[in-house]
Amino acid sequence: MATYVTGPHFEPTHERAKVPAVGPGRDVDGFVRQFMRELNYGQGVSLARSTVNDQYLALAHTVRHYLMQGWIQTGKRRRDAGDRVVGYLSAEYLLGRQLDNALLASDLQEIAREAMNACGLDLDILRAQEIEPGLGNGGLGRLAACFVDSLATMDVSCIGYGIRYEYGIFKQTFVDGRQVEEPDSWLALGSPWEFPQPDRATRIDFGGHTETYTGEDGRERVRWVPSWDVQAIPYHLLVPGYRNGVVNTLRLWSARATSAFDLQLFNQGDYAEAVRARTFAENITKVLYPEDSTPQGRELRLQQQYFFVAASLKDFIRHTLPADFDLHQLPERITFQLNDTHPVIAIPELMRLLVDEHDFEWEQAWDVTRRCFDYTCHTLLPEALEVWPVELLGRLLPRHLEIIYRINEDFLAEVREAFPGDELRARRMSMVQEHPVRAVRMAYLATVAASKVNGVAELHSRLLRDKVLPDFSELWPDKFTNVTNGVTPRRFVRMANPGMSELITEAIGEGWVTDLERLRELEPFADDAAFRERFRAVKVANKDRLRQLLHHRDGIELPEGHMLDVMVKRLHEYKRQSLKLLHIVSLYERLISGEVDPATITPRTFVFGAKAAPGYHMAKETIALINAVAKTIGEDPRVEGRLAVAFPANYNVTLAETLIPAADLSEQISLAGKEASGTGNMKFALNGALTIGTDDGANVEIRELVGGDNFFLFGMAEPEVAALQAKGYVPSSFYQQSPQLKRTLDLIASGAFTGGDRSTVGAVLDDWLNTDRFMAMADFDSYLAAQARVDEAYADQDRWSRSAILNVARSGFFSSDRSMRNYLQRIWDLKARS
Ligand code: F58
Repeated sequence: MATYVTGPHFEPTHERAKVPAVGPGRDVDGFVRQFMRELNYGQGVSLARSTVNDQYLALAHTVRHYLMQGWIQTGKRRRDAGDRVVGYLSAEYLLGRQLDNALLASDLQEIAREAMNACGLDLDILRAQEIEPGLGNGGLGRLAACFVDSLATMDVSCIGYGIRYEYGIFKQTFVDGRQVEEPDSWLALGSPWEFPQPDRATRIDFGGHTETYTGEDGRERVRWVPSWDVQAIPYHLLVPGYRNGVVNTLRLWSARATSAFDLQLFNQGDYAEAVRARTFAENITKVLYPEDSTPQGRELRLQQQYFFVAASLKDFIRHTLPADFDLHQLPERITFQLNDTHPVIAIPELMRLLVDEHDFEWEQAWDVTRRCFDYTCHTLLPEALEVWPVELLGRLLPRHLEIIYRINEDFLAEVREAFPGDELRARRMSMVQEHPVRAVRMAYLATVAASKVNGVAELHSRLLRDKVLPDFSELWPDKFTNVTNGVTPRRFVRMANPGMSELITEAIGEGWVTDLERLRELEPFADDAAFRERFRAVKVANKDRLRQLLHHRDGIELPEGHMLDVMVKRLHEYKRQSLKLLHIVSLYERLISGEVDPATITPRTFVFGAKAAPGYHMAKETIALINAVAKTIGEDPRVEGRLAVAFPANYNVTLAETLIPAADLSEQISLAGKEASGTGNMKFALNGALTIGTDDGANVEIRELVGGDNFFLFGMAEPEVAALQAKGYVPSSFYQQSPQLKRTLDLIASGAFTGGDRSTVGAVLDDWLNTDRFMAMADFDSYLAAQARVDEAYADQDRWSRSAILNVARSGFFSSDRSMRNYLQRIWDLKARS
């Protein structure tokens, strides 16, 4: 058997080198042999008869082989050491394609390329065959994927727990410019990256009622008598660290019907009903909910949440801890990070396990539970704070509702003691809201139980403390902290932007990939004309790459030589894609009205990428309007070569990886105080785009770091937003005051983009003029002025490149490695000491 030889960048840590070699040889011959074995014996085809999908699957399995040794050894080492584990509980992981990342992490890119060549195959074609696992909606899910990447790269023991949705985020297409959703069958052609473990299945209960009884020790006890259950089957995914031999685990749960579900029905001969029952159970992990900030109290969603956290807790206690483990010591072995409120039902679940199943006294159980959880909040929109109706909780999880009531009772007693006579405060802080329906406020439950509560950028954490949870921060000031988000430099710089990465490595060495602050060493190169020239050449090459991709993927022809102005993120009113659209229309209006000579403007291509939640009407109307404007502009010879708008459908991680490195300008234009952090903003800055943005989320920190001269700030700051709100916001007054805004809206209202039809734009215009909840009208003039500054800066290409290089050099802070170090110090370590 071939020996396991480490590559030039492969620095074994710990005891790995002593372990007997397994796995295929790390050379082209060894790789080819393994690949052919996989193709012939795994896929069961000869090379000559194989399809691209066969080849991709064989390649993925081959690469997986190279990771196995690291995975087995990492697991063993962690178990032997009794490491304290980070249990990252997240309903979403927006992973992106696995093959490229695995090749990069294991330093096999070149070997794989040569090996495929030797087989007469093209690695790029095989890579393109992978359907990314889209198990998340947007930033929150992508953040979880970045965090687990960083923890593996930093060799921190982490299990990422989540849901193996059969259908991830829907596939977006446009029909007549309107969004149409199609199911994302990411598993249809095989899923080579996962390991099912059906023998580790565990039963999850639902429904029924509770009973009290007297235990053998004479104590009054409660027992949950559930009415139905499902099986949770774990699937492992590998999370390789960057060239350190570490491979951590994602453990995603899939629902299967238990036999109890249908046995009786089968026996009665009711086959159809038996199958229906089975489908009902398996529906739990069927689909990722593409809901936005308006959770509709979906029963299935609560089932999903309980399903995956109950399975994870049980699995950790049963299978990861030693059999004789004393659960009083649980906080020494695990720290659960709650990624938003979606997994918060884990808190009463742990209480239930300890009190009902492990005979803990309530106070003891509460003490252990409090030391096991921390909570990250990702929003500021009040409607995005999850509440679950008491009626639903009581029906689905009756014991948990009782436990929540008891936690709340004890907590309110604490509040009354701290603030005697302040009954209003106690009401405000109650975990149970009374109106409009009786419901449990999951963020309050999380805040009470967690050791630490954090926001995701400085501004967000401050607003969370002072505006969303002020009573709680007054009671427990030390509980609140900030960890500014970050992104993994492996996927979003090293992998996505090989040209720039090479340039950087040539200049400062390759240490930046795992120590991103070292990008600072690039600063002097901003003043080096030859370096700037090469930096620009990389951008041009990246734009070419994007042009080719959009040509093949979408049939979109991007013009050459334009400034590329990009806005990619979920479609939401608070993010203000509409403001971007108004800017485009105003530019167009000035050109066709003759106010501005098209020959004098900076040629620009605007690129949008965004999915709207299927039930979010305004968001879908905005998409339709963007597409209508794109079409009109694209067909108008008067602006040809000066202005273009592209909206490729189905924006996802894979598209982001080609789009972001090509961008000149990054649009981060949410209403101040609404975007918790943003992480796209970081990816753009790290890839040498300049930001036009409001004083919101992590934009604030980006601007501080890159410098005001290298960032285009506009719009109201959060206190001004609050003041305008308090005064009473009248959007139509801005229409009256701003001639440019008036001309822009009038052009849309005239039906210029809707084939003369005025009615289709009516709803959007009505909203802008009468409601405009996120104040796009108020920031319009300021936005246009900032865009004029962008044009001016771009006209001086040397100045622009200098700023772009400084953006890269000064954005090292936004590595998710730094975020993870902050969590280790400010959140997880603290608990170890307590
Ligand atoms: C995002 N939240 C924030 N939610 O909006 C963004 O500012 C932040 O950078 C990011 O989290 C990471 O902290 C977010 O992506 C969702 O996707 C919801 C998930 C549940 C369904 C509704 C959307």
